[in-house]
Amino acid sequence: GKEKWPRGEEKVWKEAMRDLDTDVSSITKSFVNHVQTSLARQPYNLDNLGAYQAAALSVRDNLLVNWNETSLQYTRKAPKRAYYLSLEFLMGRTLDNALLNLGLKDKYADGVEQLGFSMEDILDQERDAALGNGGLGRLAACYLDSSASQELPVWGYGLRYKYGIFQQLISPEGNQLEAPDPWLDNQNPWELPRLDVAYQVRFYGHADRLNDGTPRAVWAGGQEVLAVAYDVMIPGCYTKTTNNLRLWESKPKRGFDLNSFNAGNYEGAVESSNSAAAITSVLYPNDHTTFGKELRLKQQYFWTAASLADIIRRFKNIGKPITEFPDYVAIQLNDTHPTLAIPELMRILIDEEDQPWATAWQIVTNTFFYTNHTVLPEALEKWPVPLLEHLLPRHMQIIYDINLLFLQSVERKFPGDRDRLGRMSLIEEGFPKQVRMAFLASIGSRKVNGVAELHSDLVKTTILKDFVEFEGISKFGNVTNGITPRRWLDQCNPELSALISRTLKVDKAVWLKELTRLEQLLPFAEDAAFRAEWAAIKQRNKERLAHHVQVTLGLTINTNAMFDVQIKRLHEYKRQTLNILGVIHRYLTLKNMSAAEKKKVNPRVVFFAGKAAPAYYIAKLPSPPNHRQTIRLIVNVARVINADPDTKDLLSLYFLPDYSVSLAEVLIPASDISQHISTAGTEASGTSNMKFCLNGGLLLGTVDGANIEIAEEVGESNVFFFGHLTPAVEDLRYQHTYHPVPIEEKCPALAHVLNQVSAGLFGDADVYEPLLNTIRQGDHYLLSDDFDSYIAALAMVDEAYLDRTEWVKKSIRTTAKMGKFSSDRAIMEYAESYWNIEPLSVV
Ligand code: Z16
Repeated sequence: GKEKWPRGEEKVWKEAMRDLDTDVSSITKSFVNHVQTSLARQPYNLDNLGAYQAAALSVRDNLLVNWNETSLQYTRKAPKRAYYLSLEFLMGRTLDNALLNLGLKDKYADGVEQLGFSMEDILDQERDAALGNGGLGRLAACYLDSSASQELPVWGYGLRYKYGIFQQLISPEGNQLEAPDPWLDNQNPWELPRLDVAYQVRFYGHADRLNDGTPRAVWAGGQEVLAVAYDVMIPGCYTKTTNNLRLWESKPKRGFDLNSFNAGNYEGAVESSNSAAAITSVLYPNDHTTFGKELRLKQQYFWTAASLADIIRRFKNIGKPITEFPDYVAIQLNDTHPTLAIPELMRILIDEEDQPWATAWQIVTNTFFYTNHTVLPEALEKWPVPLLEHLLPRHMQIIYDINLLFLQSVERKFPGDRDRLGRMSLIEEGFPKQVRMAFLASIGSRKVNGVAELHSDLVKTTILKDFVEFEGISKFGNVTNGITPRRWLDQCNPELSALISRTLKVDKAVWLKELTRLEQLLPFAEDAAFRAEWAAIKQRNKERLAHHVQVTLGLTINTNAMFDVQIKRLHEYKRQTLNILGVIHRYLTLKNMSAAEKKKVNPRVVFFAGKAAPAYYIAKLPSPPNHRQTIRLIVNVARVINADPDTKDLLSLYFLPDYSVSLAEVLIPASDISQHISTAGTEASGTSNMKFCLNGGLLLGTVDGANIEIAEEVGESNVFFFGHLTPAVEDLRYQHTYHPVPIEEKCPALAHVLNQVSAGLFGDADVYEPLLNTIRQGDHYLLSDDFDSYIAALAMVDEAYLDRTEWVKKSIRTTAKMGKFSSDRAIMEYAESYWNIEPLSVV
């Protein structure tokens, strides 16, 4: 029977339970209260860090009230819900975002100022939550913001890594050094430990089929690890809806192994407890390679098993038959990382729920949705069969069974086509055999999508071509990525946000959630006064960046220059090398100019930032040339160029270490032009391109990923495109292999630049040789094919910048046409066309 509620006096409860007061004096009271109680500190010697913590705890109180109310509504109304499974959530900082979404920033700023603090200093105390590598993890974070802001019942599930993406240090020689990121060292106010929400996850052991006429098996033995929930509040913008991001932490089932302990094996006992905790200790810092490491596979299973157990428990509370599971649950697989959820749900349905195979498969294939984020072959996950058999014996059986039934159905449709069966098998033959996770994710899902039009077409015509032929085209779609305009305009560029509100004569609460309204800015491109304000804001953002660099690195930046920015993970396909070789070309050109010619040149400052995957040294083998050498080249070119009195006023170059979400928030609003220059067909979407354009920065890029759709929106006259198109790439690579043309003939300008580097113009000549040779021979990413057109595009950028009026018009028009790229639009497409979920208002 239900307990009577309220227990005591209803009036007392109701009065105590109303929303927190948000007038300034209540805010200062709450702040000081947290200083004295939660932090147990003396108010008189409170520093900025303490003030940050007090402010965060006070804001958190507001979030918790909303978060509880949201959970209650979800439980009461039991709507269909969606779950976003992502191994990465690149959240960045939370306090500013929470204050803005709650609409409380001005009041808190007022309050803390009255107490003698500055809001800016307080915000700057927060460490980034950097539980991701790059685009994929930041996309997950934007999608959570958009889900909450649109009142959609969506939860995220991920891992609570003790260490996020490594901190990057750059040595004086230009080498990347990696340091751990102990982001939890100062208590994290944004998470709530839920020690009562815990599940056991099994590894190893043995699986025995019952062979009793059912497909059931018993999986027993091995190691059991505990998954404990930590909940992170996700506030919507100007709505009570506050969703949840549930992150799992691993810990040993018992504190330590009692048997070993009693037997006097203290070390052994502690070791088993270490290995359980190891699962969620660190984020893997590789964004486009897979390593086949057992610990990574353990992370994937640990997380999917705990998340599914939690989802199923919640579903069971509704009291519906298990066959209705897909009517209440949609699960989005962010890349193939959570693909084990497919055999795991099969295991639960068959072994624990006693469902027939066909019923289980029906439920599974109506529950999951799979997003692909890359077509680069080296990034497609494959797991060795022996490793899977050892770690997850029951899942390996299920994968074999899925494969057998699947190939039988392929054989029925294409009788005798053995090549096709080999191509489509979930198991790739070889030594060892490997499981192709993208294929498993595809056949186990209701729908499959890519992340930009071009990319989705490539998915359908290359890696999943056979699957489109077999299952029909309608299963395969596109959802072009998006970004949240709350963080990526209102928060990072408050002055521009205010100008837009004033100009559109509407509160930001409206246009931030209906971003296509920005189109109404178009006519103001013709208004000289408006253009002046627009340009002045860009200038102040450049000064803000320069100030940041001055304070953090002690470097003085020329703010009367064009700011040219490329910030993203270092990777061969993203071609930071093309950019730095272009910079060298510009430098050599300037060196040859007369004083009169130089007068016509507009000064340029080039910024790079980004992390490279750490090198894994294989004993005795020299490490292959990679993007880490590109960092070294950039740093050394910067050293020479920035010190050259002939050119330094016209060209300077900076590599900003330790790129992060919060550094992006300073860099992006300051950019005049940003570079997105991947070899055509290699960048699935890109999302920083959208952020720059939303902030009125123009785009220099290849015809790739979302660049194409940005150009469609803003008009080709407002972007600078160059380079070969996707259909030419394969032919060019073929030419490189079978009819190589010496680089001196094919691209003399590039050959000259390479020779100058080889000759030691920037020191360390032999260090760069392997890197330069990847261009001279093979040139898989086609730098020699695109270099001339790249240089021509850079010249067009220079030319356009000389006419500042026209440039500012382009900038305004670009921002005005970026409405499509709100992650609100993207998440609504998932909600309506994929998950079949609806908004639910929390009042
Ligand atoms: C990642 O960030 C992406 C793809 C991938 O396979 C792995 C990681 Cl960690 C990126 C894409 O490279 C980028 O083009 C895209 O915009 C982003 O995912 C979000 O879809």
